Amino acid sequence: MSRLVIVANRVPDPKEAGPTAGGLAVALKDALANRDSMYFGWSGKTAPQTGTEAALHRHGTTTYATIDLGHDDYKHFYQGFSNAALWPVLHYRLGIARFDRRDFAGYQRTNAAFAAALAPLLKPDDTIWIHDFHLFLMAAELRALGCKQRIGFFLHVPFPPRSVFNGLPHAEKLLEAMEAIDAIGMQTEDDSENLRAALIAVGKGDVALRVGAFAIGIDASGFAKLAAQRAEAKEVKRLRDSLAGRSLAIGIDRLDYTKGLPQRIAGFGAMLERFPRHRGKITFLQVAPVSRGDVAMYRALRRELDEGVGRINGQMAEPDWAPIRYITRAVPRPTLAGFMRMARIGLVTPLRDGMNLVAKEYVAAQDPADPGVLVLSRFAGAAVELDGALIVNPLDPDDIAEALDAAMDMPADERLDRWNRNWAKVKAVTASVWCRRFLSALEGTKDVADAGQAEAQPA
Ligand code: ADQ
Repeated sequence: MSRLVIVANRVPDPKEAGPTAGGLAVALKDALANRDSMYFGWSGKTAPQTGTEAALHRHGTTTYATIDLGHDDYKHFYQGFSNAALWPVLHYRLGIARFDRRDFAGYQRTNAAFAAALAPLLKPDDTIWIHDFHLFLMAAELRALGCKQRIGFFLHVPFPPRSVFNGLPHAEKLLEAMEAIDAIGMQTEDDSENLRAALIAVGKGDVALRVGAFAIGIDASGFAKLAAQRAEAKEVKRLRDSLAGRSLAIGIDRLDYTKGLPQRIAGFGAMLERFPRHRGKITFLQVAPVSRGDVAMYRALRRELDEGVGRINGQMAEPDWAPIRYITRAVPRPTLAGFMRMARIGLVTPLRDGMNLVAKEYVAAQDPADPGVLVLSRFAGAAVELDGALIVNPLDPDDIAEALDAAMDMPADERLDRWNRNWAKVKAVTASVWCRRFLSALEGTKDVADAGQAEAQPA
């Protein structure tokens, strides 16, 4: 089997890639472990200049190859074009995107630098799999350096309708650069349709045929086991004791404006207003560690949340009960798994999300004898599969309020029925299934669009 080369903006520390880690490293675990592989990308460190030669570390069957980012590239490529322009536009938020020509120049320069540092490490029959929006231009840069290997690309975030995407300066350049990619994976069929239409509009109908939907999943049984094991852990017991018999609703997100946190908090407040019989009967715990804290948008979000939580707690709390508990510190994953299992309600209400793995983790964490209810945004990719959830419009606090009310009163047989439907999906499309499906489309002879469509139907 040929070597697999994974390229991602951020390369995880191999020592942290165990069962307790999250993200891409976990999703790719099997693929990396079962064959000769390389994991290439940014080290997470900055330096005066972006590295030209990768530092190599071998760990199991995988070589980790990383370069540092220069201060300028960190500013323009990472904080600038990737986080302040692409991230909001891809999440349909054209109005808050910030554009600067220097940022795009930094984006081009860094994609080229990644390609130049990777090219000398490649073997002729490697399979290259590039991940996510930071690296739209990298495949084209590799081709310009003469690389003939198969190149795949997976977009973890949504792809908006063409009319939104075209608001991005240089949108056309990004689309044209996709010519260099052999197989393009998206989270959902909607995302695929949007990208295909955008490609066709710039005369890249041939590239549109290489786009398919490959929903990402989690290590379902591993997470279920972790949650069950942690159910009686010290921190989990502490939380249970502190609830004094009240129900728990839980939200777990990176602190990001795409996650719909102010709207979620308003929805919880609206529930307490409109259905006062739940007052004192439920506590909402939101865990949202600060990410990208250096960007102004994120500082503003933090203030908004501090105020929203404070207002509702101030209005509604009793001396022995506060409706909302809000933690911006990181909480270890195993503990979160135990919290999820205890929660009667999982609140996952992003305004847009490629997939949202927390929704799947919440399902996996449940006690099959007494499962909780997932309240899920219709704008999360996960909503395509998880039709056992109570599906809400995250922009409508009353819709969230009504779903919370329904979840609080839901009889055990309906909870079980809905959970069984969701669990069947979570188990059918795991992280390793996702990986295998994409790689067989990339390495196989199957037409990518057909492969993606066929695979979108869980077994
Ligand atoms: P993210 O936006 O990071 O990922 P998500 O899929 O929900 O969103 O989470 C990724 C992982 O981080 C999950 O395993 C989750 O448990 C963990 N996580 C989230 N909040 C946490 C917290 N407070 N503490 C500890 N761990 C936390 C991007 C896209 C998603 C897509 C994924 C994978 O934005 O739409 O599902 O990639 O493709």
